[in-house]
This record gives sequence, C-alpha cells and structure tokens, in this order.
Amino acid sequence: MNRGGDGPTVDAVLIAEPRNSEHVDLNGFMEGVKRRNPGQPEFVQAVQEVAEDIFEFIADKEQYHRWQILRRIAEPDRVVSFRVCWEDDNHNIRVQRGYRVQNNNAIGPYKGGIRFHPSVNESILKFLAFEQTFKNALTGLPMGGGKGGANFNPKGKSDGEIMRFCQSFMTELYRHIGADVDVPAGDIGVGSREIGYMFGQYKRITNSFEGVLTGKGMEYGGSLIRTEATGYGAVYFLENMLRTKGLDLAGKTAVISGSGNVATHAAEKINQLGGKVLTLSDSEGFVHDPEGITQEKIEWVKTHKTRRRGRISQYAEEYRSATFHAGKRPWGVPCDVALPCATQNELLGEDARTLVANGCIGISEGANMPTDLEGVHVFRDARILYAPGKASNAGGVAVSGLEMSQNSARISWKEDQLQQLLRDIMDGIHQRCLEYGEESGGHIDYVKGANIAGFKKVADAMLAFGVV
Ligand code: NDP
Ligand code: 2IT
Repeated sequence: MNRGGDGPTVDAVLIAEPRNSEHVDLNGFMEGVKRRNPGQPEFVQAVQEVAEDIFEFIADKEQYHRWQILRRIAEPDRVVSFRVCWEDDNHNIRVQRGYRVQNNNAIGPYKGGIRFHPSVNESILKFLAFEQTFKNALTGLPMGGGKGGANFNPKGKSDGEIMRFCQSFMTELYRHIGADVDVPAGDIGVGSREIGYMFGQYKRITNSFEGVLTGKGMEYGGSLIRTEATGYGAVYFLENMLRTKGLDLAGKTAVISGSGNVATHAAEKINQLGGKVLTLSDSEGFVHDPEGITQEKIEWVKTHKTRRRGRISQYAEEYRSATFHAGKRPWGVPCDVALPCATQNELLGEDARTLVANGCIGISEGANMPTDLEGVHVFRDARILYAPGKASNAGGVAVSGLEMSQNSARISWKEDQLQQLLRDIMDGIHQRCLEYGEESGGHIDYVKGANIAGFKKVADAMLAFGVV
C-alpha cells in the first residue's frame, strides 16, 4: 500500500503497527465481511463491489484506514426484525417477518424504501440499505441510508388484506422511525396505496401528522413527480452519459426489464426523448414488441400490470405485434441501450456479454444491483457507458428528499420547479461520477466514480464525529 502521496499527514506509529490487519488489503477485508455475515450473499456482493474501488482510493489516505471507515459503513447501525401478524380474508392467522435496516445516518436521517416481496430477507435488506447510503450521499441531499420490508407477498391479496398487513407492519415499525430519525418510502410491492395505509396507521398510533414517510398521496403531503422520478431520472442519467460521446436518445432502441413503477416511467421518458422501447418484463417472462412500446401501450401496462395486478404476458394478447417469451429475460434482444428495472441479479455475466456483443452502448440501472459482479466486470472491461443503480436510480430518493423539505416547510412546490430540481440533481450526480471516475483516454468509469464520490461524503462526516 502506498502510504505517501499527497494525502494528509501519516501516523508513523500506524505504519509500523497496523492495528486492524484485516483492513490492510481488499482480500483480508472481504474475508472479514464474509465471516461476519454468513449466508448473506447479496450483502457480501454489494460490499465487494464498493470495496474494490474504495481500497484503491484510500490506498494513500491513511485517515480512512486509521478510523476504520469502510468497516464501519459495512456494519449497519442496527438491524431491527419483528413479527407481523395479520388475518387473511378466510380468517387464517398469518405470520410474516418484518425488518428495518438502519445502515448509516452520518449525513442525515435514515432514508430508504420498504419492500414487500416473498424473497425479502436480512441479506437483501442489508445490501439495499448499504447501497442506499452511497446513493443518498450522491444526491447531495442530507439523507442517510436505510431499507425495510417484509417477506409478505402482495400478489393476489385483497385490498382489505393489504390494509391489515400494512397496519400491522406499522404497529411495530412506528417506534423505530420519525421525520428526523428514519423516513421510509416505497420499493417493490409498495406503492402509494401501501404508503397511505402505513401513514394512516402511524398518524393514528402517534397522534402526530409529520413527514415520516415519502411517496405519500398529494392530499396529505406528497410531492408531485415522486411517482415518475426514479424511471425519469434513470433516463436523464443515460442521456447525460450519451452526451459525453456527442450522442442522444433520438432513434435509439431500448430494452427494459420489469413492468412496475420504475420500468414504466423509464419507458415513458425514453419515448418522450425520441427512443423506441422494445421490451418489458415481469417474473414470468418478457414481451418483445418490435413496433415499439408507445405511450398508449405504456398506459395500458400501467393499468393492467400495476393497478389491476395483471401479468405482462397479457400484453402480447392485447397487442398482436408483440411476442411473449415465458421464463426468459430480455437481454438477448439487440438494442442500443438497456435499462434493467426489475430486481437484483437479473442480468448475469453471460447476459452482459450478449449485450456488448450485440452493440449495446449504454446501460442505466433503474433497479438496485440488477447486474451481478461478473456482469459488472464485463461492462467495465468493455469500457461502455455503464451506470450503477446507486447513481442512475437516485432520482426517486432525491424527490423523496424534496418531499421531506416540502413537509418541513409545510409547502408544496409546483411541478415545473420539481422537474427542474430532478434534472439538476441527476446532472449533479453525473458530475460527481465524472470527478472521481474519469480515466486515461477520457473514458468514464461510472461505478468507480459513484462509489468514491458517495463514500467520500459519508466518510468525511464520520471522520468529523470521531469514534461513535
Ligand atoms: P414494482 O413493485 O413497481 O415493480 C417490480 C417489477 O419487477 C415487476 O415487474 C416485478 O414483476 C419485477 N420483479 C420483482 N421481483 C422480481 C424477481 N424476483 N424476478 C423477476 N422480476 C421481478 O417495483 P419498482 O418498480 O418500484 O422497483 C423495481 C426496482 O427498482 C427494484 O430493484 C427497486 O429496489 C428499484 N428502485 C425503486 C425505486 C422506487 O422509487 N420505486 C427507487 C430506486 C430503485 P412481478 O410483478 O412478476 O413480481
Ligand atoms: O431504492 C430506492 O432508492 C427506493 N426505493 C426509494 C427510496 C426512497 O426513500 O424514496
């Protein structure tokens, strides 16, 4: 390790006697992470992806070693797990496991979504809360990182069942959150309906009306464009990346996975900017529409898939130009740009190689960690435009941050103001990635840029606090 360079003064004693030997190199550090987090592969993967860049960055910056900063960010402040009981429509008593992972609040209250999906476990929520810490720092807004959820499957549940589950979940969660403590929002399986039920229960239990959740309805403190912000932001980020090569989205073909909140709004913005969307997907397969998934078709998807909880396969029955590919992901469809917007590890190494071989020039992740570690290395090695979710999908949490500001000030900003702020924030994130990600020959490694810029802000705040 190079301990010289232009970093701050080096502690000579520390050089002679490293006190934390496992922090000396990346491999030793990762061995420790694996040992302390058995059976948590998603969490280990997220830490590895960040640590690969951070170890290079801190090689000559002794203070980050001395104060064990990465080690501390990779250990959540707390993981709360709790029982959630509810009664289904047939009067069966059901028991789910709920969580809130509060990863780090060095730069602001914990902030991050709530996920309801049968796959939810501690590993997945710890990875999401860890990623959120860097993402939120990148927005430039004062938000720490957290994530929560439950292994509850909302599919096929009645409205009454959803309400009772949300109320029971909040009956425990309320004691761990607060407008200045931890502010949850939506994620997979949690949209404005679920936020409404949870907000109602929080208000009822605490007898206080405060900005404790974001993604609220407009009638009770929500923000305009929060619904659209993640998908729109991911496309703005892609536009910024293309611009560095003198390109834009006009006439470009896009492959998108998912068909929920993020995917449909990303598709909408691609259309608005003159691109053509070829695919959408869900957990059962993908639809390929060579004529393009136009705005009218996106509206149909929003109504059928999101609001009526239908399946994407029905799209191919409605629009004869489309074909449905059961059990498959869309990465084999040749395209100019790709936006994975469904879930973690949905784009593997071989998918990444296929995309690159087919001439794809830009990837903007709408989902969190959709690309596995091998895929990340394929994209980075190919030196194509590749934005990790912590940079490109930050538009959603950014507008959540703006919702918090509006709630604190008890005002509502207009749509054009918010649209401009979202644009500005995405531009700012892009700029921060350039600052730390620009390599020789002008290539920009956005993974490195995002990891280092996010880390530096949180790390410097932690240095100011000492050992806490
Ligand atoms: P939604 O619940 O609205 O939609 C999720 C979509 O992803 C659905 O099409 C769903 O298909 C699909 N999906 C979910 N799990 C799986 C799985 N295990 N395998 C295959 N497909 C799956 O969620 P969002 O659109 O809000 O979230 C999508 C991604 O974006 C997530 O990674 C989330 O963390 C991330 N994100 C969301 C933000 C937001 O503001 N909502 C902000 C930043 C990131 P099916 O219906 O079959 O389950
Ligand atoms: O992953 C994410 O950034 C989100 N699900 C949004 C979090 C938020 O607090 O708006």
